[in-house]
Parts: sequence; structure tokens; C-alpha cells
Amino acid sequence: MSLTMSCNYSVFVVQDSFTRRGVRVCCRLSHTYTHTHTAKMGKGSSKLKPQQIDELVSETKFTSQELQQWYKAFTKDCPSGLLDKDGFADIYRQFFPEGDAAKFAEYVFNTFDKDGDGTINFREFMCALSVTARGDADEKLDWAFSLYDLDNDGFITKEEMTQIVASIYRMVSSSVKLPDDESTPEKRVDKIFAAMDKNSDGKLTKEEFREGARQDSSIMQALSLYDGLV
Ligand SMILES: [Ca+2]
Ligand SMILES: [Ca+2]
Ligand SMILES: [Ca+2]
Repeated sequence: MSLTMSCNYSVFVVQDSFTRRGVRVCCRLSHTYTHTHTAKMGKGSSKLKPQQIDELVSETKFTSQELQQWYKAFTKDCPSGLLDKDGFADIYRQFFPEGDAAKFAEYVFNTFDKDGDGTINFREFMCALSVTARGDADEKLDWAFSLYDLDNDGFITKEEMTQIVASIYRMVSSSVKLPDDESTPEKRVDKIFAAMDKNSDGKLTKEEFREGARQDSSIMQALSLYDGLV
């Protein structure tokens, strides 16, 4: 996995904080990435078929030219055309070398792997990137909701959120100093639920999740620990 490509994958990490900073980093990385890869690309690189491009142009927020560039880079780093769980986890490991990123990477991987076949193909990759890098606030929230809703039943339970938050804590390990009321995954989830779970039934609907995030930006930060790490 080349470094520039890896930097770009980190967008998933960065973007999850839903901050302007994340967007800025994303733009900068994309810029670096595009230039580096365009310069390196010689003749004979693999290309997408016109029909595939048309489909992806309508499914994502990328232009046909951007899609071609991403495709060349993707197939360069993943010659099989498929990104597997280990390859995905490696990206996170590079950014959080002192922590254990495997579990969190697996959760994100599952959100990308729409058809659940255990690999991320180019289409799944670009559809996810379109939301995380270019989606509007609601699209990003929906994406985050699907990350936390592990069993995909339309509700985020405390247990589900605790699992994700615990995996984030393991990933960032000692690199972040946490306030007392967020010192454990359980405390952090209690704090988030106190703000978001309006009817106190112990689970979040998508509406509660969206409303909570809209009304209090600190909640969105509480959902993610990455802000300030990049
Ligand atoms: Ca798949
Ligand atoms: Ca659920
Ligand atoms: Ca509720």
C-alpha cells in the first residue's frame, strides 16, 4: 500500500469527526494524492469501462475523470481489484501505530462492504468515499448511524455504541487525554445517550441521532475521538 493511497484512506478516519478540519485534511490529501498518482501513471494502466463510469458518476459525487484516477490508484494498490479486511486494517495501523486498530477497522470495513462478501470492490469503495468525503451533513450522519447500528435493525443500542467506542479507545490508546466523564467507553456512551436518547428507552433511532447531532455539535465530537489527532 503506497503512502499517498494510505493517506487518502485515512479520510475515513478523519471524516468521521464531521469537522471542518476533517474536510480540509481530506481536500489536501486528495489533492496530493491526485497529483502524485497522475504523475506516476504511464500508458497501459487499467481503465474503467464506459458503462461502469456512467454508473458510478450517477451513484457518486465524483466526475468521470476523478473516477478514472481513483481506479488506477485502487488497482495499483489492490491488483486483484478487491480490498480485504487485513489490507484495510493495515491502513489504520499506520495512523495509529501505538494502539490496536483492528477492531475499529473491522467495523468501518463492514460499513463499506455493502454486499457483505468480505471484500471491498471499487464500486463499494467509491460509494463510501463519496459519502464520507463529499456527502452533506445528513448523508454523513446516516453513514455514521450505519457504522454504529451493528445489527442493522434501525436502532443503536447502548451495547452497540459501547462496542464501537471501545474499539476507538483501543485504537487511539494513550494518545488522547480524556476528561473524567469520558474516561471509559461506558461513561462516554452514557454521556452521548443522555443527550441523544430523548425518550430514554436505551436505544437511538435515526431521528434521535440526527436531532442530537444537529442540536449539539459537541455530541458529534463525543462520537468521535479523532479530532485533533490529524
Ligand atoms: Ca463487497
Ligand atoms: Ca442495532
Ligand atoms: Ca430512544
